Amino acid sequence: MDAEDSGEMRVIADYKGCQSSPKNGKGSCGSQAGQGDLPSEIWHKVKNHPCYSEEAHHHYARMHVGVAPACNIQCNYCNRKYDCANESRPGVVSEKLTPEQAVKKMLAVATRIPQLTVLGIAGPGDALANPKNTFKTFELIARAAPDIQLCLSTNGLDLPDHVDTISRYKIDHVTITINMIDPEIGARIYPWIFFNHKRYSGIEAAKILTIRQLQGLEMLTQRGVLCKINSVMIPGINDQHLIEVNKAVKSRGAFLHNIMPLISAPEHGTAFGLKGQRGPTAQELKALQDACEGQINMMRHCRQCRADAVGLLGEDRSGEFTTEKVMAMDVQYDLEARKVYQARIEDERAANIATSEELAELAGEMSEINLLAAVATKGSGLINEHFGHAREFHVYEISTSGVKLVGHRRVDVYCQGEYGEEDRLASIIRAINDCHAVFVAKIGGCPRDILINAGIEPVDQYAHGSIEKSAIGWFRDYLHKIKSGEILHVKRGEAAIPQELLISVA
Ligand code: CLF
Ligand code: SF4
Repeated sequence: MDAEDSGEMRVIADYKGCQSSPKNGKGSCGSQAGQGDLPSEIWHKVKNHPCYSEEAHHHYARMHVGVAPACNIQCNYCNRKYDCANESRPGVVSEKLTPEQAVKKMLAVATRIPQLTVLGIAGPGDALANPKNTFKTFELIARAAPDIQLCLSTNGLDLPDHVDTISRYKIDHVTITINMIDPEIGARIYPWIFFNHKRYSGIEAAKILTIRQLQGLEMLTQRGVLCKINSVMIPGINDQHLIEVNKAVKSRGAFLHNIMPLISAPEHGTAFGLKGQRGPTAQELKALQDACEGQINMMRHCRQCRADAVGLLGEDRSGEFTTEKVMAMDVQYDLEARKVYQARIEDERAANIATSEELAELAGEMSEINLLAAVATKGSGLINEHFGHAREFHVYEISTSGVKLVGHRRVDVYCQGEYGEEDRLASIIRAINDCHAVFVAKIGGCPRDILINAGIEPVDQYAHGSIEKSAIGWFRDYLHKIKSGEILHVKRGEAAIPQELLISVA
């Protein structure tokens, strides 16, 4: 059957993943995917998955178990030998686990983190280059914890050989990393692949890889499996080409596209790191994601997790669950208690989402202004982090269409106990210099003044309030001040901060 003719595949492709809002009918990753948006079987798979629903990621956690050490290809951005506790990137893991250890760890995590909803296998090699361990782990998890959703991430080379097993094990979410559909570009990303007992290199290797990836994607979507495509944006190599990749995966039924920035530094020992290949800036990444928007839903909240990550996206609690600690833990998987806890989360979640009346009032403001705001948050959809404690800022685009998450910016923590680090403040300002405002639970006098001088309004009046509702309230005030002439709207861009200011705070 031609994949394009598959009704089921079209059903998945037609829906806009995490980005469709039931309230304003407009794609918005910052708003919540709603029951009214999606067929119930898809909604059920998406609603509590922190990667497939931006709104869910404020509330629900995932964990990875590192049961798949081997890989069947080499990417120029990967070096699995390197591990640093402070480093968070795919392919990295502190401990490799057996399937039995993985199950014990999952039960331990679910006991202590009841908002855990998803177990993923994302390496540290390739899940499907280690099929025995991967499927054994999924089998044991499904038996021990039937409410946990299973998620698998693969480079796709061996995918066509495993689609039936994936369906049989009810693995409802599969991520395929697709960085190219043009083998000439692929040859610059992949030095070799190992396929059918033989090593291939160059264009020949990339050709086999792209055929297998796209074939695997079609086969999965025909079977109703939700597929997310991860693509690594490598400036000068595949950045513009990813627009073609986006179209190709959309036409094959992918549900979500996640374009991630290349992480590259010489100390990682990767081929790209050693040759000085740079990653994209936050602005370049956003521009590419924006260019792809409309073709398919774009994931904007990925944190490029380690292969043993535990917790909410953006936090990593893997250190609390080392094999030694897990083996000593008293573990009780209480399905009923988990249901009760998650019902409370659902109440909290509903209370933090803007109502249709609030969105309608916002839409009635009739303004073309569209701006960015940074938010310090620890989760739950609230502005609940101090400026000085933030390790990252969520960046939201606000317009009369609503509030939409468009990315996050990692920063070094400003507050160092008794004092703030001035050079860190300068780098934070650089990281969010395209934002008009920064929403925080609290901020000290010194960073407040410097932010104001840099043209970024520190906003603490909504401390511990809902991000979405607060952003709407602030934006409406902002528009009223513009209309009354009290302030002037100034567009912000990369060059928004006066250079003298950066030098004076650095
Ligand atoms: Fe893990 Fe990936 Fe499943 Fe999520 S991560 S296997 S889909 S449960 Fe999520 Fe992490 Fe980004 Fe992956 S934030 S790197 S997209
Ligand atoms: Fe590394 Fe994953 Fe690429 Fe394998 S597929 S080389 S584990 S990034």
